[in-house]
Amino acid sequence: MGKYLGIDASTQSISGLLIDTEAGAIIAEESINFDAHFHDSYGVENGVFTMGGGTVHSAPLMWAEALDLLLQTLSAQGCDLGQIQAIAGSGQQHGTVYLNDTAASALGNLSADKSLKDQLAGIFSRETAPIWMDTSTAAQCAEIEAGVGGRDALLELTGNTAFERFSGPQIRKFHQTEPTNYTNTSYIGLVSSYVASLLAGKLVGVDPGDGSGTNMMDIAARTWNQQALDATAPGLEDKLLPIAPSGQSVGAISPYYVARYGFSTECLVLPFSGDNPCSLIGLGLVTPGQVALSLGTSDTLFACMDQPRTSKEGEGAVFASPDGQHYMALTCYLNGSLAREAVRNEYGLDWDGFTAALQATPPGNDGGLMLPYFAPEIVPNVPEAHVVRHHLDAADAQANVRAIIEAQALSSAIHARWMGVDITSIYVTGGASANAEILRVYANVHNCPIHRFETTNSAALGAALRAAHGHNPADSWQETVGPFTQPVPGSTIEPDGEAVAAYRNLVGTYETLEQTHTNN
Ligand code: XUL
Repeated sequence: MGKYLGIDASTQSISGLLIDTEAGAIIAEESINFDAHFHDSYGVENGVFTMGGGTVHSAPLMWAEALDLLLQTLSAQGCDLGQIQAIAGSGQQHGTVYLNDTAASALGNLSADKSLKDQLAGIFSRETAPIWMDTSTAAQCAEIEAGVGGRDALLELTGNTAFERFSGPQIRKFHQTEPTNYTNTSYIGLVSSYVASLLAGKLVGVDPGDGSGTNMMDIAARTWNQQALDATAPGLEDKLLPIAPSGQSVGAISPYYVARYGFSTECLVLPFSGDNPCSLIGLGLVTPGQVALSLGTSDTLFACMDQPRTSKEGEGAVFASPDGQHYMALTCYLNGSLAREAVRNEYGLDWDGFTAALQATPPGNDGGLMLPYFAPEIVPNVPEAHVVRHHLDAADAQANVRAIIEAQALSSAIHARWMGVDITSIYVTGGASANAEILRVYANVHNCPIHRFETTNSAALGAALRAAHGHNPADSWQETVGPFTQPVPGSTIEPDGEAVAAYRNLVGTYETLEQTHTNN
C-alpha cells in the first residue's frame, strides 16, 4: 500500500498520474503539452516535426525538458513527491532514441542545480527521434522481412509482420541514410526506455511490452531475436541493452530528483512500457478473455491473450503484456466515429435522433447491411474509401443508422477471431460509449455483457498500477487493478437471447459481403 506515480510520455504531452492504493484513488494528475510550452523553442507542431515523405520525428531533449517541468508542476501543486514509493511509465510506442558514448556518464552524474536539458544536450548521436507516425520505411520493411526468410517468418519470430512505424525498420533506415551517425551510436532505446533512463540516472533496457513493437524481439521468449537484429542493421546487438522484465525495479531514482524535487532516496524506478500495453493494465485487462473496446475517432479493440497468437492477415498487432504473463492483441479500425458521424450528418440527425433510429429498428435490420468504408480502412484492408449497401435503401435514415453500428459490431467480432480469445466481457470506453443503444448492439453481437468504463488516462493509470504491483509483487494483478478499474455503476448491458440469435445468422452474410468487396 502506498503512493505510486505513472508517467505517460505520449506524442503531444507528458503526463503524471499519482495513485494512493490505500485510498484506491487517483490523487493527482498533471500534463505538460509540448506545443504549449515548446513550440517556440523546438518548433514542434502537435508535438512532432513533419518532415515530408512520410518522415515524422520528435525531439528527445524536449521530452527531458518536459519531464523536469512536469515534476516541478506536480511539486508546485503541493504533491509530496517524497511519499512516492515507485514510478513506472508508458511511452508512445515504436519511437527510437539514439545516444552516443557520453550518455551513460552524463546520466550518472546529473547535478541538481542544472536542468536535464542543460546537462543532456550532448548525449544524442541523432538529435531527433523517428516516432510511430513515421511511414517512410516501406523499403526497409520489405528488406527486413526478406532478411529473416519472409513475412510469415518475421511474424512467427516476433509476433508481427514489419510495420513502417515499428522500431526495426526505422533503425535500418538510419543505418542506411546516416551510416556514420549510426556507427557513432552507442545505445538505441525507445521513448519508454529513454524516459526511464532519465529517471534512473542510467541506461535502462526496453521492456517486453514495448520490445514487441520493434520487429526485433522474440515474442515468446521475450528476448532480442538475433536473426531479426541481423536483418535490421549490423552490430545492432551491441547498441541494445538486454530486454528488462517489466515488473522488476531497475534501482532507485537518481539523486538528481531527490535533491531537486524531494523524492525519497528509496523511490524505485520500474522499466517503462508502451502506452498500449500500459493501457491494457490501466483498463484492468489482466485475465485472458477480457476485452476492451475504445469507441473514438478510430475504434480500437484490445484483448488480453494467454498466448502470443498472431494474425497472418495483418488484422492486428501483438504485444507482450507488462503483467509479465499474458499478451495483448490490438486491432484498430479507422472508420470509428468518423463513420458514425458521416451517417449522422448524411441524414441530418443529431445524436438523439441517431439513438431514436437504433431504438426504432430491429436487431438484424431486416437483412439490411452496410460496409462502412467512409475512409480507407485498416481492418479489413480497404485502400480506397467506398460504402456498400446490401438490401439497404439509401433513403431510409433509420435503417442506415442501424446498419453502420451493426457493421462495426459484426466486424469487431469477425476480426477478433484471430486473437483466439473466448470473449467473456467487454469494457467499452471513448465518446460513443455513452450511448447505451450502441453498446446493446455490441452485447448482442458478442453475446457477452458490456460494461462502460470511464477512463482518465488509461496509459498513465496502467503505469502507476505497474509501479504499485512492482512494489508489491505478492499481490495478484487482480487485487492491484481491481479498485481502479471498476465499471461505471449501473452501466452493464446484458445480451438478449433473441437478438443474439439474429446476429449469429447475420455474421456469415456480413463476412461474405466483406470478402466480396475487399482484398481480404
Ligand atoms: C501503436 C501505435 C500508437 C502509439 C501512439 O502501435 O503506433 O498507438 O503507441 O502512442
